[in-house]
Amino acid sequence: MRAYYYDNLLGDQRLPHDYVPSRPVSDETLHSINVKYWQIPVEGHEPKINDIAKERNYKNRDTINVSKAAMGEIYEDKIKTFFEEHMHEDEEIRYILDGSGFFDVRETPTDAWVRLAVEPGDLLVVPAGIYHRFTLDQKNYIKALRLFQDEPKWVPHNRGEATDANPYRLAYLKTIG
Ligand code: KMT
Ligand code: NI
Repeated sequence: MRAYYYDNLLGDQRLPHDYVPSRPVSDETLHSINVKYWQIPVEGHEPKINDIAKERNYKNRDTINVSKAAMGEIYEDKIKTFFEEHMHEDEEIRYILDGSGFFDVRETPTDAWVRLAVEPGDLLVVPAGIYHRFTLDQKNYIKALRLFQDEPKWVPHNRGEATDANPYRLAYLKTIG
């Protein structure tokens, strides 16, 4: 997984949006916003994912295939929703099985977008309360395992006054000091 600052230029969200030259984001920075990631080879990943799920108390999961072919009519809508800045009230894991895409997470306190270019084998822990969004890249396809600690809380909470005061958001800000 490559992590770099988003260039904020208008244009297709599926483009890399990497500054020239690129402005890489360090592991320390990711650590400071409580974004964790590691790599688990896709081949033979099942027992390892199961161990992580058990260890971190994850009880639910699903597999999501984001592509026009798999989603049909709801595809365009989903693409839009995923790219709206939002937070979740639970910690969620994304494990990339196939394809690729970009998770953008907000750095605190700068509010800069950090782009995480994910590929098969990348496992990303998205903390509860962090503002983020997702887009496919120009390959237009990703297949990912999503793990949830409890019942999946599908509802993305779009950023606004309500989310700025959301208890999970405030708890997140506390954890990152
Ligand atoms: C999210 O949290 O925005 C998503 O789950 C996006 C789709 S996962 C490839
Ligand atoms: Ni989300």
